[in-house]
Parts: sequence; C-alpha cells; structure tokens
Amino acid sequence: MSKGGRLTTVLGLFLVVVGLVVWAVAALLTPGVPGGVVNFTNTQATGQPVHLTVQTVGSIGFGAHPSWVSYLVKDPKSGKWVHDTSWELPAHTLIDMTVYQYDSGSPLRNQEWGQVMGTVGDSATLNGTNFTSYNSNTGGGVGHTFAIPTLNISVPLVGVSGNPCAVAPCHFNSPHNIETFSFKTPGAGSYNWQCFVPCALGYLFGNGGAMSTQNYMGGELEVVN
Ligand SMILES: [Cu+2]
Repeated sequence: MSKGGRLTTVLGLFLVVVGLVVWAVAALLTPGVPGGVVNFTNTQATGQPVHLTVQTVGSIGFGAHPSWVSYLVKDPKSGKWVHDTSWELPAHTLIDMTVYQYDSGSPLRNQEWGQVMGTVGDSATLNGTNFTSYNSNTGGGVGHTFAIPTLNISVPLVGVSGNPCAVAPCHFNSPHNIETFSFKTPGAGSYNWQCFVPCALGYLFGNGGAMSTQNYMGGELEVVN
C-alpha cells in the first residue's frame, strides 16, 4: 500500500473510532426509549382529584436492568403496578399522590432536597404525620425525591431500614414508608419529573444508569385539556 493509501486507512479508522466514542457517549446521556403512557384522564369525574399511586424500589428485580432503582406506577384501570413513568393527567386538576417508598436512604448531598416544595401547603405526610422538611441526617435518610423542576415541586422520599424488598412490585410485608401530597397540574404541556438524589449505584457520581433512563428515576407528565 502506498504511503497516501496507508494514511487514508489510518485516518479512516481514526474517524470510525471517534464516531463510535461520540455515539457511545450520546447513548449514555440520552434517556432510553419511553415506554407506554399511563392514562389518568378518565379515571374520575371532571374536576375531581386524580389519585396517582407510585412506589419506589431499591432494585426493580426484572427487565433489562434488574439491579436498578426505579419508580413504578399503579395503573388506575387494572390496579396493577406497571413500569411506566409517563403519565397522562388532566390540566388544572388536583393530583392526590401516594408514594410507597421501599428503598433505603442516606444523608443528602444537598440539604435543600429535604424540603417539601410546591405541593399544596408546601407539605406532605410521612406515615400519616404532616411534614415540611426532612433532616436526612436522621432516621433512614432520604432515598429519592419526586421533583417536577418546571413546577418547582420537590418532595423528599424518606428511606427505610431493615431488609429491603428486592423484586418489584413490593408489598407491605417489606419495610416501607408511605408519603402523600397533592399538587395542581398546570395547563396542557409536557413536564419532566425526576429524582434528584444521585441514587444510581455504580454509575458516575450516581447520576448515570437509572438516573438518566426513562422509566426508572424520571419520566413525563403529559398534561392535556
Ligand atoms: Cu432516585
């Protein structure tokens, strides 16, 4: 092969490698393909509050990433737990949310995430007791947050101690905390929600994997009129 030919081959291979690296980084940073959208728009009479029930688990125990932390949602029609974090909700409607928290927690890196913000009364309940902020240096710490940044909503999800549930959906015989809070949906649009606790063990700064993949630690509120 001529010198020019060899140079072209080396340059070509180099470009292929660069391309692969760019592709791999983009694939790591891009959320996975969204799954289904769970519809909450016709589960109640117009104007009545929507009941939205989720659970957070330390390891989902099935699917492509059984060891990943995840949210699951209770399908309002079938009553079954499903692994979808995109929810269609009616606009300008009160959402009564219940979170069954089955994961352990730890002290927060940013104490701000211990505040309850943007919910009705800027408060939530933890096992029946009202609270407005949680000191993550006490008790079970905080495992996750449920946050909708564009609506300034954030709720700390208090961690449990003891033998955690390993396969979702988890049931009441595993240690859990129950939190409730309400918020009002805005006008129609798409609103991201996500957890802000770097809870993806084994990933860079805890923010890869489940933290950056749809249907695990984040999703969408599809608000419709
Ligand atoms: Cu999380």
